[in-house]
Formats: sequence, structure tokens, C-alpha cells
Amino acid sequence: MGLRGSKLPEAQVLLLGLDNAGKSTLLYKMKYNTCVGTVPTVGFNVEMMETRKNRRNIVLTMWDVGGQRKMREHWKGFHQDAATVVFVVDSSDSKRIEEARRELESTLRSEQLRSSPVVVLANKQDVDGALTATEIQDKFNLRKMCSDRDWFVQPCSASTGVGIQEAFRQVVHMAKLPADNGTMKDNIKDKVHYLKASRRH
Ligand SMILES: Nc1nc2c(ncn2[C@@H]2O[C@H](COP(=O)(O)OP(=O)(O)O)[C@@H](O)[C@H]2O)c(=O)[nH]1
Ligand SMILES: [Mg+2]
Repeated sequence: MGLRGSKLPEAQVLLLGLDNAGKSTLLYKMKYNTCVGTVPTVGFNVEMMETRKNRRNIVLTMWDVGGQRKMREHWKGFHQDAATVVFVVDSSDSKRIEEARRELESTLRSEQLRSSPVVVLANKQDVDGALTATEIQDKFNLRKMCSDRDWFVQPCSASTGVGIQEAFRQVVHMAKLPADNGTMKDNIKDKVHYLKASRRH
């Protein structure tokens, strides 16, 4: 959490998906490139990662809020339109694919996520017989479900790390930075201050 209070523009990423999809495993794989033993998330995990976008340093704040619907009321505080939705799917659990589809559909109905881009991660590709990214795209009917927003599907395995870098790159690429960012104004103020001070010497 050391990045809190840094003046870098910050993009909010919501890591969503059914329980057991691999959200927490993925979060720590992205952040530390290691597998940590996860326990079912109670409450939430949040990690900040500094990265570059359009030749600028930015901070991605990734929220893994578990399956907890009551956390959703807090989303309002997350710079609303700037949030990117990363929806993690357990591709090896074909029995719950329809449940996952419904979950994503209902999530995207939220007014706060109206124009948020969506990255669907077809996770657990290392498991034999896992649905492919294309199969998930078709079963979700993503083209239709996301007809009014940017979307992308990435196959990956949070356990082995395959596809994780590509997933991260895609999230950064699609993340929207808050347009009117108080941070930027502060930076400009700082700069003016600095220029004024240096003229005096
Ligand atoms: N085989 C395999 N197992 C995974 C993968 N990602 C997560 N898991 C396992 O799936 C279980 C649930 O993962 P977790 O990250 O806790 O899911 P969450 O409930 O969405 O946070 C754990 O036993 C993980 O080790 C993956 O890519 N492949
Ligand atoms: Mg979890």
C-alpha cells in the first residue's frame, strides 16, 4: 500500500468472478509473480501496482472484493467511470459457466459500470478439458453483452503464469484514467510553486 498518497494518476480495476474462479491467485501472480496459497477471500484484497501507460507512470489499484455483493455499494467511491472490470472465469468448471455468465451480466447492469471496459480472463487453462477462450466468449455471448463497451477475452492460468503478462498488458491498455483528476491539478500547482520559488533565487 506504499503507493497511496503518490501523485500518479490512478486507475481502478475491479477483479470479479464467482468464488473459486482464481481471482486472488491471479492478483498475487500479477503483483508478485508468485503463487501464494489462497484462502477463500473474506472481506477483500487490494493491491496497487505501478506501471506505464502512454509513456506515463500510473498506478493500477486492483480490488479483489471476493464474492461479496455488499462490497458493491463501495464501488461508488472508485472513480466510477474509470473502473475497468476484470472478470475471472474458471474455464474448467463448465457446470458453473451459465452462473458466471449471469453474474457478469448482472454486474454490467450497474449504472456505475456503464462505460467500463471488460477484460474476461478464461482462467485455469492448464486443466485438461478446460473451455477455450473462444468457447467462453460464445457461451457468454460477449459480443452482444458488451456491445456498448470495450471488451477483450484472454486465456490464462494463474497457477502456471501462462497468459498473465498478456492479461496485465491488456488491462493497462484498456484502463481509463479519470479524466478530471485532482492529482493532475495538484501536479500543476506544485510545478507553479516550484517555478515561482526558483525565480526568487
Ligand atoms: N489448476 C488451476 N488452479 C487454479 C488456477 N487459478 C486458481 N486456481 C486454484 O483455484 C482455487 C481458487 O483460487 P482463488 O484464487 O482462491 O479463487 P477466488 O475465490 O476467485 O479468489 C485455489 O485452489 C487455486 O489454487 C489456475 O489457473 N489453474
Ligand atoms: Mg479470493
